[in-house]
Amino acid sequence: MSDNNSFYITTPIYYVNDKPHLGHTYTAVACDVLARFKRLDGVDVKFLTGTDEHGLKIMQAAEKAGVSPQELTDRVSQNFRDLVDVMNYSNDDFIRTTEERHIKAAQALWQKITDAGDVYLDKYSGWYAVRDEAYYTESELTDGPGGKKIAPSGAECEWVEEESYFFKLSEWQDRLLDFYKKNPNFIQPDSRRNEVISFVEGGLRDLSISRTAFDWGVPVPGDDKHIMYVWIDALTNYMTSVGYPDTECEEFKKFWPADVHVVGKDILRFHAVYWPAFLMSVGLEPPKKIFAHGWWTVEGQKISKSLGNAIAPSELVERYGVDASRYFLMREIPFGNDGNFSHEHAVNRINADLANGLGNLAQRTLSMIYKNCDGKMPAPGTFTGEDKNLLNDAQVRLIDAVRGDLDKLQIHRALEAVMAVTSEADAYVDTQAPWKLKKEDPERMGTVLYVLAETIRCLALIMQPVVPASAAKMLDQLAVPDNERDFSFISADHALKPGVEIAKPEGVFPRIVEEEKQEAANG
Ligand code: ME8
Repeated sequence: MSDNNSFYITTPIYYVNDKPHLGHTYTAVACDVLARFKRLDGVDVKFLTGTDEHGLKIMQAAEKAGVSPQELTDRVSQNFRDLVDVMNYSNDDFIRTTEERHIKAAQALWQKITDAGDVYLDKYSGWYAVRDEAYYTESELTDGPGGKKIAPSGAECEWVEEESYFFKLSEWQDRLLDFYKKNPNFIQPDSRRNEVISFVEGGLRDLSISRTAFDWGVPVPGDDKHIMYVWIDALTNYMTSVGYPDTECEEFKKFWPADVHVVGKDILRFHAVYWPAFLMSVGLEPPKKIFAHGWWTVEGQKISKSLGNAIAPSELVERYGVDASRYFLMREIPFGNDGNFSHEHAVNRINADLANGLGNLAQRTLSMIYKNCDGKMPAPGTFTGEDKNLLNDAQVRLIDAVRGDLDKLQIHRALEAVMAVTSEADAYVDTQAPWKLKKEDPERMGTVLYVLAETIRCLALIMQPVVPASAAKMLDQLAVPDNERDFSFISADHALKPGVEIAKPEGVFPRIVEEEKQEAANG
């Protein structure tokens, strides 16, 4: 049983049939933000991401590319691994399902499920969508052009008839429903939970869990004519990384069950139905939570290969920088909802919140301190009600609100709260008008600038998980020591020390100039 001071968070492992795009990095950035936040809050965190490398879809992609599946997976997996630097993920492990440690884990889990009496050999005949690597019943399909059968996801299905091992999923219906009832937060958001419950209430059919028609997969123990269905292989990755099948090792005891598997809504059923059933079958605890986020479209359209509209994470970074890209992805749409990406929205959001908001607040305040206080943190006098109110919001209320939001994975709300305090500080600058106080009342000017700088310290500390490099720059400028940057330092007891020299202020969040405007400006 994982302990209370540990936190294990995972992304889906990505198929290596194609290059990573905005949607893939979205899930990973969200997990990264949550992982960094918990670490700064003193929790022992494990954050896992990786690639899903077996199955027919990968085999067909390799054939198309004219390379072996192993060559394809080595190459494409590296593209996903490169994102660790491109998008600045702080993952503790990167798993590939073709690794030996994983094959051993997947086979061990298979063996245990078989030993539990939940597997039998039969023949599968039915519909299969390679794109989704999923089986569908006739009633779920619609007719497409040329008599093709189309899955609800839009994927084309093919008729499959082969010998297959089956998992007795039909016997898990009541136990799953009971589990959802006892663990009301297992599936989040709530709307998604209701969707899964109706699906399970509709009745479960046994699940085909092996294939014989191709061989790019983990061999079934004791019958290597069969390879495992890619989903039973893939889901096991979450346990491989913590040492499975050794359930007595430190890692496993510390981190299993996982605190949250963050997934896109497309793969909720696999995580919320099949995965807990497999785990319960072998007497292991299911993860504590499955959070299904929504789906990004790009400029109003579904991200698709044929439309060629997939935005590479590196393209975002070239245009906006790593931190601003991360911020935009996390702030733009409520985590859980669908949303649309457009460059116009990205520019507006980044400029409003980061360049004109937090960045400008810091630049103005630090420049005034640099110029008017000999580059040293001024000593505050007596605090007024307004000073105390802003300080209390920054030092106490904000972190409490952000903790509450992030416990519910409401990342956008946490950022809204940060921006609300930024606006409050902006309004405070306007009403206090420190530039006017320079001659009239220099001591009061010092107090006002101190209150602002302390507010910025707290905002920068809280923003570290989302904009790590920029927040570090802000903290450097305020001369906050490296070992005073975790969340235990967000309090009045650790407020900025008067007299400390600050660095010459430099803008942290550049304003994004839209291409047309840029061209016009360049003449
Ligand atoms: O499904 N909007 O891998 P996958 C938001 N290998 N998120 C998106 C997205 C979009 N338009 N497109 C992709 C698989 N994603 C399996 C998972 S896990 C044991 C195995 C994200 O490469 C989202 O998180 O198709 C989605 O669930 C995931 O990428 C699917 O990645």
